[in-house]
Amino acid sequence: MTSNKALSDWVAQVERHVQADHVHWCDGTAGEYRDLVQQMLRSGILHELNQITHPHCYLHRSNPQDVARVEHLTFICSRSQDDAGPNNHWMDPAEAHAKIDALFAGCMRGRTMYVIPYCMGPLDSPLARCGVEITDSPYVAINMQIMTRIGMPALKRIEKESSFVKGLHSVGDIDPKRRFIMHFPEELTIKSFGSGYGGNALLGKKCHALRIASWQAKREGWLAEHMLIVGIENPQGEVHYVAAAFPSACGKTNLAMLIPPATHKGWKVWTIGDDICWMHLGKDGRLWAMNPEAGYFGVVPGTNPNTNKNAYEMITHDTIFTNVAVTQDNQPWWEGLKEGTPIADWQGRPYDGKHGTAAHPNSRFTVSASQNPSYSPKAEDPQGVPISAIIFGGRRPDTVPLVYEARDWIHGVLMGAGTASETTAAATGQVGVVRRDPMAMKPFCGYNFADYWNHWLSFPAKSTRLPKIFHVNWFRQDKNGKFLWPGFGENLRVLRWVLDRCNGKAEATETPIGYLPTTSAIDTDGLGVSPETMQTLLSVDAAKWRTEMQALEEYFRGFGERLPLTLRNELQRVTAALAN
Ligand code: OXD
Ligand code: MN
Repeated sequence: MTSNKALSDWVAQVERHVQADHVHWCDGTAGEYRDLVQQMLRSGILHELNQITHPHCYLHRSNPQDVARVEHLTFICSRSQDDAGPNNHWMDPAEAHAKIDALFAGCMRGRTMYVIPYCMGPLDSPLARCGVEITDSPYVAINMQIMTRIGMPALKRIEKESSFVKGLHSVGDIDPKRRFIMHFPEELTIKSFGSGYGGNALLGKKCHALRIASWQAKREGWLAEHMLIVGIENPQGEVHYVAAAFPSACGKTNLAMLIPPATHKGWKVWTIGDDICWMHLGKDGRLWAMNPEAGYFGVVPGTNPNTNKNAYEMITHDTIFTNVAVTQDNQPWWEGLKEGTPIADWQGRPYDGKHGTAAHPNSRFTVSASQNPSYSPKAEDPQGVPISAIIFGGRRPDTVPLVYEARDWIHGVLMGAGTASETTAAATGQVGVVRRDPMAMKPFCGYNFADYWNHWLSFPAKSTRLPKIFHVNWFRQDKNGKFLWPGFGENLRVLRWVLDRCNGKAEATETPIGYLPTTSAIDTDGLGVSPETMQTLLSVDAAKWRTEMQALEEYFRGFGERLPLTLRNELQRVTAALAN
């Protein structure tokens, strides 16, 4: 099937080990997609949804024990434990291979083994990287077809370049006790067993494009980040690009597809990507960003015409839904849809409204980016787009202002490293506790955070044209738990201030934590947010911030001597400023 010996040898060796009944090389054609869907409809892996209201939409109900990423079972298996760092679970590579290879032995007996050559990024982009995923899940195969560029063109590129990331996946028996997601960065290898959930099983996404790629990026001088990328067009027709990192399920997909409010005639937001961003320094010294993915694996609950009209429309056809509920006439349903009534929950049980949610809180849609009405033609540009601003954000009910700007890049790295957020349903574990999530990369950085921050800190020596860095918090609440900022489309008002700062136009006040907008600098015309609320949103409580800095210092201590001195000094500088 391929002229690349390393690839054919690897596939043959895996085939012998897993003892698959058949081997199917995915060609990535529409016919192949249709055939796989038909086969899964017959076997019950997929269920047809209402084909009149939702043409070519299907529902997958996953095993109830397999609905999210499993961070406690995700390992970075670098040769040295210190290279993985305290931010990762580590296992010795030899031990890890032995453990997981034992699970793979004979695991595909009676099954088909799909070989999926894929490319992360536009096929003609020098910044794109290829991989091959072997899986026994046809659900994974069709999701990979939507999320990446699979098939013959990717295979041709692999044959030309002779370099690719190896990903081996089996759903096994979906037993959480026999589940591991293992990464071997030095071997450019991923092995994932026992889960069919997107983040654990679509190996091009979190495993390759973040964990393995972040490791490669460090070695090669670029950045692989958990960021959305958007282009913001002003009424003069100028487009500026922003990359923004938020922890899982903090509204990245909504922000990436933002529709300007009615008050903002002539503004337009273009989506480049909603989850992952690869950035390279251009010859001009600017950071150029590319989205390695070709589709969206988005959180469904909350999607409606007010929160995300683009997503709402794009998932009315040619979409795979995972773990949503259904209505009497077999339409997909989820909390926050604001229409229809569910009669069966995400597990297919009759729904009476009394026992939990109808859709799983982490139910997902998989859809091609080409269906997004705001998809930017620049998303296919092989060179990517130049980034004006980098934004970090988290879900913080208090302390953290709506928006503030770093003094310089080094301060920005501290700001990113200090990002924390309330946990959500995208990963298993307790929901709603604040945890440190530096650069929103806690679950995704494939190496020691101390080295990662060092890598970030290396950029000012290489360029004087780096983007400005900001931090936002859309989730500030009042005493009664009510959100103070309306969010969604209105976030454009904050992005406008960000871009005006980049263009030297907007007003700001210097504070110990960075530059904050003056109370009138953010346009609140027609918004209905009072000046007092704006003041709360834009205030810095020094006592709370001292506690915040202490918590960060404590967190940093976990990285010992490896923590960059520059970062330690920067933290001390901010702490000292807060003491005055
Ligand atoms: C995702 C996540 O699915 O971050 O994008 O969990
Ligand atoms: Mn994500």
